Amino acid sequence: MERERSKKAFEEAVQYIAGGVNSPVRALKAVGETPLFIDHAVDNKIYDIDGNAYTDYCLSWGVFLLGHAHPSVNQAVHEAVERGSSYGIPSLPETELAKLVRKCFPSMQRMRFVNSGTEATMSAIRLARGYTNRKYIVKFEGNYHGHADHLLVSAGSGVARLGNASSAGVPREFVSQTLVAPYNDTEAVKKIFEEYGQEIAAVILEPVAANMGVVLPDNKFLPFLREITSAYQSLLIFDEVITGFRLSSGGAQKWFGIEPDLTTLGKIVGGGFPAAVFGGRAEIMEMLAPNGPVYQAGTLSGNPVAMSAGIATLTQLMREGFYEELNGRVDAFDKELREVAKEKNMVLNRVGPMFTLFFTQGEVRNFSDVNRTDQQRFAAFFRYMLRHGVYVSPSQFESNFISIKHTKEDLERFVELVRGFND
Ligand code: KE4
Repeated sequence: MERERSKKAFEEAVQYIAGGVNSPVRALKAVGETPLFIDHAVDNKIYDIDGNAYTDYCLSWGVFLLGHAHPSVNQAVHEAVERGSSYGIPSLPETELAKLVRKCFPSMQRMRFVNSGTEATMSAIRLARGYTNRKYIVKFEGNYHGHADHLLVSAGSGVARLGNASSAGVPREFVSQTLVAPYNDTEAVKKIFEEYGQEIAAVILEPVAANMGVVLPDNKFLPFLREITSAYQSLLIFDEVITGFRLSSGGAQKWFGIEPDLTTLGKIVGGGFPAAVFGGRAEIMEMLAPNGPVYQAGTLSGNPVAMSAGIATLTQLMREGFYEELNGRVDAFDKELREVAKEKNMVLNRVGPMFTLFFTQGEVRNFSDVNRTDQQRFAAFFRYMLRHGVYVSPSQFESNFISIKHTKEDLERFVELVRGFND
């Protein structure tokens, strides 16, 4: 597969855009490639400017559960944009999408739309601190909650590749109230609460980690966090920017039956347009301006175009049988992929339509396990799959995603390609 035009496009982009990309993980540095430049995408495929087609398992980092360019989303957006793209004044689509979100996430009694997952988690943390009048937050190694300063410590996703605890430019003081524990480590959390308990505003986590690759919570982990935060009157925040609408229409909180105090959603909720949302118990959300003293705002928050894309997306995924169809197809794939992964000294972590193949042996249940994986082998695997027209998420610290448009044949071919991989 020739990618000359992408290479030339990248040489030009780097003269204008930092690193040639508008988000680091796209640079493909981790896998020793230069980025693809995409011409268009539809359903389960992306097409680069050299005319190559790839089955896409990254789906813009988990956005396209319906597949790229879904007709009903496109139509909704075309109609919305004819009516003006933003008013900076309330519009009916905002309430309409909020109703659908609450139908899927009953714990979100009140909510507020923002433009990115980063804004959603940053706002949720500020709200938790304002509501509890406490300053400490607890996060977990390898969890990524966007790039707000106080959350860029021991973070996953692209930060995991920086090789240090957090990003340059974040003064130590900014993260001095961010306490970090290993994922799945109840003892470490217990110790933190014994020392700081009365001053902890919130615990925030990915209820299924996806930003260190997919790492599932141990059976007791989420119930334990629910119990200890309630005991200390700290808030439990589920960052469901990835798991929301992906594991089920009600995300991880429905899948595991644990109700957080606050939830953040992104990606799928905007249908591919800049929208995210945070929400939770009414008495907490009432602390937000204009009713309460916690300030949070955004020019394009709730804009009718993104709201219309979200409404069209949720309308599709809330259809009877959507998740049965999606998970039925994926479950069949799991058995075969698990077997071939074992033959190839890989570990498959999967839940619902999100999965990671780790280049290691034994269990992968936290960030240090992921840091022991063979990054060179992963990079070789990525390049091998790319040569065969499959775009997997370009980092061991990311999840792969399956959309409703991925066919049984796609999944069978994925398994055959893994079988044929000899690094
Ligand atoms: P955004 O600000 O990128 O919309 O969302 C931040 C965020 C928050 N919480 C979770 C659990 C997330 O996964 C993310 C963003 N995910 C990454 C990929 N793992 C976005 C891709 C990128 O950074 O380019």
